[in-house]
Amino acid sequence: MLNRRDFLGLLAATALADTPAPPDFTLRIGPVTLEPQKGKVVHTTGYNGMVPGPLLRVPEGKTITIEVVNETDIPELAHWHGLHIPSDVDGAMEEGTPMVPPGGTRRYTFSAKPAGARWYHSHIRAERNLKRATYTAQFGFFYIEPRNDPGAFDREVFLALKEWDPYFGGGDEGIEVAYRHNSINDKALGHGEPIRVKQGDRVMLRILNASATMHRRIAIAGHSFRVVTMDGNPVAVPREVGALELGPAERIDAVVEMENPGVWILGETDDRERRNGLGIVIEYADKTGAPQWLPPSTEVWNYAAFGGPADAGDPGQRVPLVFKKKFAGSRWVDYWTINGKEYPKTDPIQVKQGRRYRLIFDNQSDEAHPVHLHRHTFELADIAGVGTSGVFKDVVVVPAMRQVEVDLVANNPGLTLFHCHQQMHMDYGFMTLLEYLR
Ligand SMILES: [Cu+2]
Repeated sequence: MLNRRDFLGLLAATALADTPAPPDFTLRIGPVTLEPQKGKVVHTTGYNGMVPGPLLRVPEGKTITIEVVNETDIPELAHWHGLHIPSDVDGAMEEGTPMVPPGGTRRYTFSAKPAGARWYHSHIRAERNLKRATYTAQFGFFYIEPRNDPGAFDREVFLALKEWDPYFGGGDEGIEVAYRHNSINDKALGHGEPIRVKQGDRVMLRILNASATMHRRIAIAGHSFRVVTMDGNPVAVPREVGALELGPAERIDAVVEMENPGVWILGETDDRERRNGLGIVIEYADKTGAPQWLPPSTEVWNYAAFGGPADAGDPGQRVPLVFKKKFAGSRWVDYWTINGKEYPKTDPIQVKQGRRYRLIFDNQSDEAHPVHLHRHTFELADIAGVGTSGVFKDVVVVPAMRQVEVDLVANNPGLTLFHCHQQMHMDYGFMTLLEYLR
């Protein structure tokens, strides 16, 4: 028979067994307020009351648990962008990840890989509601530390490009999303703390375009960028450039050698966008005065500049994917199609585990599309007729009326979402699934 002490001990042991280990990270989805410019207050939804959400920093290969608490009144979902993880924790309902119900909590346990600059964001539909999904502050950096960090920099700075208070504006081509304020992280140009540096510093900028819809071109007056990774993956040929371009969801890590003392602006090369807040001040020690901007570099951005020679090997089975706008007539917005069909009617891309495929993104529309494949990394093979290799990405911008070809090794079985990362495009048809055949 159990005495009282044994009984209490048993109770305690049982309670211990039933209580899951505390999560490594907790993200609470709820209201956030930010003030990108003095007196301009933005009310939106974010993580843990911060903009961006907390930096998730994890050694490569570590198994972690992230708890997501949904304190909003709609079903939500956080997607771990760029990670090679199972479909049921990836954070896409189309792949079968369960939604986090309003007031509910879900835990995601997975091994953090591959190393590099990843991120996380809401992965729900917004459609006409610009207070949802990637229009909000639901984004954060997810940095997976490589086992052998090259360490060739003195400090690192995480910079997210973002816009606030979206509204529907009418362009010549129809309804478009416009924004009242721009920022880097939570502050407009000149309204936050500058990046303080001293001469000789090598600063690693980890830049994320967290926009729902906007393509960005970024320069830094008086300096150039040495691009070392794209979408977190080391590029074949690190190269010095005067300007960076990032479509929605793209990341670039670039080292800047601080060898030109002064007070400078890092920002959008488009004057209107920069003056509306898309920038940040770089301030050398002991330098004061108004931040300087210089006319930007006019070089043409090209992914292939960071690649090696085209791979002459067998590219594997060719999979053509034609992107077109479908005129919606009297309907509110246009739809987007992949091979003539809009999601959920799109034909899935069928692959077999271990095989190699050449995906051909054939953009037959007059807009650039930042297309994203979940749970995998692809290698750029051909950019508008220029062959390349050694640039590994999970988002690639396919220019208007151009083709981009990428090589994919089907190495992570499970339903996999492929879509345009422009929120309006993904919400209105530009999506399909990649499925593994048995
Ligand atoms: Cu698109």
